[in-house]
Amino acid sequence: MVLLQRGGVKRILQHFYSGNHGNTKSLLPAADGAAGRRRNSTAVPDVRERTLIAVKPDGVQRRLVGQIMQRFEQRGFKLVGLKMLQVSDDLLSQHYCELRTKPFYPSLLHYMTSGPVVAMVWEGHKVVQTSRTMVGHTNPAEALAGTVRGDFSFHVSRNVVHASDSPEGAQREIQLWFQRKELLNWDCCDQTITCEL
Ligand code: DAT
Ligand code: MG
Repeated sequence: MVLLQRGGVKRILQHFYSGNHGNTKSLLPAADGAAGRRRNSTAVPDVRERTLIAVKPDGVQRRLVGQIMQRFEQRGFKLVGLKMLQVSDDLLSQHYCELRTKPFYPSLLHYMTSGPVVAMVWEGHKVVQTSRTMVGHTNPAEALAGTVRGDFSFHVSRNVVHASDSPEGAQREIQLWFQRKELLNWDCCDQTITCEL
């Protein structure tokens, strides 16, 4: 009953925001056509920005994947790619190429290959910047409470999650971790509420 009521509310919202109240065939948002064009013209800029978020082996082992994903869903971002993988040395050396000369690099590789990683691509307005804020400082000892690292970790060598640090970096990392066909373009049923003003 509750589920039916929720579904009903969602359909009413979709119907209302589709801007075509007289036509019962338009209960789902139009992918194209007049209503679609009208929505696109007022869309939030850069709404299709994407970032790579990865739950590192310690986060997976500690069963934190669900809680971390929930934060991004709650914030309103859209999941467009998701997979669990055992990361190869080759992928990691490309991913962390800027850190190759750091003293902690060997232990970083060891840690990152110690178990499965859950890699995700999230999409939305300023998702790179916002997710860095949500993830928190690299060193959990300096991360604010309320951030992923501030809530779930205490040492830089086990900081639970990766987040791309710039739109250019995100693009590079997404291409490294995901094949094109693994990323889905899909419309959220609440697109008109979360993605457009
Ligand atoms: P971030 O993950 O916040 O983008 P980064 O790119 O500088 O930080 O470093 C990548 C990862 O390397 C980081 O998440 C954890 C590890 N790392 C960084 N500095 C470290 C240090 N001083 N000791 C051990 N590991 C470190
Ligand atoms: Mg980084």
